[in-house]
Amino acid sequence: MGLVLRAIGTTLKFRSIFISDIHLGTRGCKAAFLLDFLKHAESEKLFLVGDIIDGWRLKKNWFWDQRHNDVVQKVLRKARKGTDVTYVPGNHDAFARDFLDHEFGQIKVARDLIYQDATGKRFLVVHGDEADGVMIYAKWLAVLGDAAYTTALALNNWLNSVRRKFGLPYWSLSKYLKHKVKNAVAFIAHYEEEISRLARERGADGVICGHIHHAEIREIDGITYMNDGDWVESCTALVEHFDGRWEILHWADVRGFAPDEILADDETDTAEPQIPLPLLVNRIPLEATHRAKECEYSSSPTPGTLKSMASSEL
Ligand SMILES: [Mn+2]
Repeated sequence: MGLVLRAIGTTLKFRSIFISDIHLGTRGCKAAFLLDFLKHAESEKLFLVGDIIDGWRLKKNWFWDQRHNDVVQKVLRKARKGTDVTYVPGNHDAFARDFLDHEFGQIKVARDLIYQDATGKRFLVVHGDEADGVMIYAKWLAVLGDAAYTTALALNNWLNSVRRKFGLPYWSLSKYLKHKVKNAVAFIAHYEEEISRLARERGADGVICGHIHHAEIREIDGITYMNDGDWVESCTALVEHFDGRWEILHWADVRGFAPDEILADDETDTAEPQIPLPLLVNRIPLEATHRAKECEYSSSPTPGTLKSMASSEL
C-alpha cells in the first residue's frame, strides 16, 4: 500500500477516488470541507459509496444550505466533464436503491459492483450496512480512544471527590467507559470480518466499503479490507494512485487545517483557493508514517470527535 502522496500543482490526480458517509442534509456534514477536497482532487473514476444524502433525516431535522447544493453541483459537473461517477447507495439513502441501473446526469447507480484496480485485483464495492446485522453500538463508543480514556480517568477522580462530599459511594466512570470501548472495538472487528467474508463469497480479492465511519486499509484472512471513512468527522477519502497504490487521505492533514476553519463564502469553482495547498511532497511522508501506525489501532481520535458523540446512527 503506497503512502506517498503525489502533488501536481495544486490539483491531486488519482486513478480512482472512493468517498462515503457524507450525510448531506445533516448539520454534521462537513460540506464546505468536502467541496474543498473535490476542488483539489481529480480522478478518472469517482465512487460514492453510500450515505451520501441522509434520507432518514428528511422527515426530522432536515438541514440543507448552499454548501450542500455546491457539493451536489460539483459532483454533477465532474460527471459532465468526463469523470466516470458511480453511486452505490447506503442505508441512509436507501431510497436511491429503487433507481438501480439508472443514470442521473451521467451518474450510474448500482447496488454494488466489482472494481478492478491497476494491478488487476478485484474489489467488491458495497456500502456495508449488509454486514452489521443487529450488532449496532452507539457511534460515539467507536471514537473513544486512549486520549479520551485518560481524560475520563481525571474526570473520574473529580466526579468521585464530589460524590464523596455528598456521601455517595464510589462509582468508576473509567471502568464503565473501558467496558464500552472494548465493546466498540469488538464491533468494528466483527464488522470488518463480516464484510470481508462477503467479499470472499463473491470471489473478490478485497472489499471497499464505508458505513462505520472508520477509514482503514488492512488484510483480513487474505482479503484486502478498505474502508473510506466519512465526511462527518474524520473527513477521509480512499484513493488509488495510477500505479495501483492505495492510500487513505485525511484531508485535514493534507490541508493543514481543520474542517471548521473553512469559511462559507461564495468562492466559485474557478477561483484560486483562499488558503494554498501546503508543500505536500515535503510533509506527507511524515504524516503517512504516523497514519500507518495509527491504522494498527481500532480507535481513531480525529478532529470533531466530540461532536460525533451525539450521533448514534451509522
Ligand atoms: Mn451507513
